[in-house]
Amino acid sequence: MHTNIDTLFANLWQNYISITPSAEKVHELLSSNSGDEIINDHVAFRTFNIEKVNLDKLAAHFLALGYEEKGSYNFEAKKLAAKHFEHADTSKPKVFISELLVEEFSDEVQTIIHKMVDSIADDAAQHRDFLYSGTHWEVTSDEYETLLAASEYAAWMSAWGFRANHFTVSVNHMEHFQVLADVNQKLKDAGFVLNTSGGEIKGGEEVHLAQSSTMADKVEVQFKDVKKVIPSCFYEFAQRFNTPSGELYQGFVAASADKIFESTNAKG
Ligand code: OOG
Ligand code: NI
Repeated sequence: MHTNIDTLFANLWQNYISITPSAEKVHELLSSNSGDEIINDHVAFRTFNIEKVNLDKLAAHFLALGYEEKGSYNFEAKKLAAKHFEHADTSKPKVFISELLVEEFSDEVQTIIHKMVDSIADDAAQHRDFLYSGTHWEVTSDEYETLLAASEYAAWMSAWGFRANHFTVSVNHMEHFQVLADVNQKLKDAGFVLNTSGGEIKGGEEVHLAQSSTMADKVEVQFKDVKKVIPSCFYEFAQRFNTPSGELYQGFVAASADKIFESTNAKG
């Protein structure tokens, strides 16, 4: 376990930009404009609901750092469950962790996933660097394609393993930009490609959270047999609004999250 929140996120960021060069470029573009440090709204993680590495195992790293569980979410069609965590120090990023409901897939898919998880050391999830430890297995390009046909999320996990899936810029903390639409325009003018599934902006003031994201970078990955160019990670942008009680909304919105997941889609 890490003993320092800022060191953990710094390590996660380095690991994330190592496979997401566009995120570093976007970070530069936006910080050169605001003249300010970029504040993260949240960081997201993915895993399988298999005991050895399930959502709770990832969450334990954040609970140990003082985070608390706040909300839970279900994604029936994608066969996913998720929870979000907040720290009492609101300058720390929120954490969104999802897990794939493995038992809901075909035997063929389950076999590939269990083979991957079986090759992870029993105590790996407790290791200090687990949250950015990547893959602990090798999959063939055929196995990747089998997973991809059943679940974009499963295929992404097989290629990338444990790491930050995305960081999220807090638009509320930006000096230069007032609204998410202006951030989006700036990104598009600079040639970055946004996720348009469910519209460029998911949610809005009516659900107290507006979100957008880039489409994941495409990078070369060495599978057991061949190399393939596949989606890595993306960058997200979030603007939060007050609830009727006058407090800034801190939760997530399942209908919007459902579309954000698609930022790593490999299929058209
Ligand atoms: C998580 C997608 C959901 C959000 O902010 O709603 C999400 C993922 O793609 O792993 O990040
Ligand atoms: Ni997110």
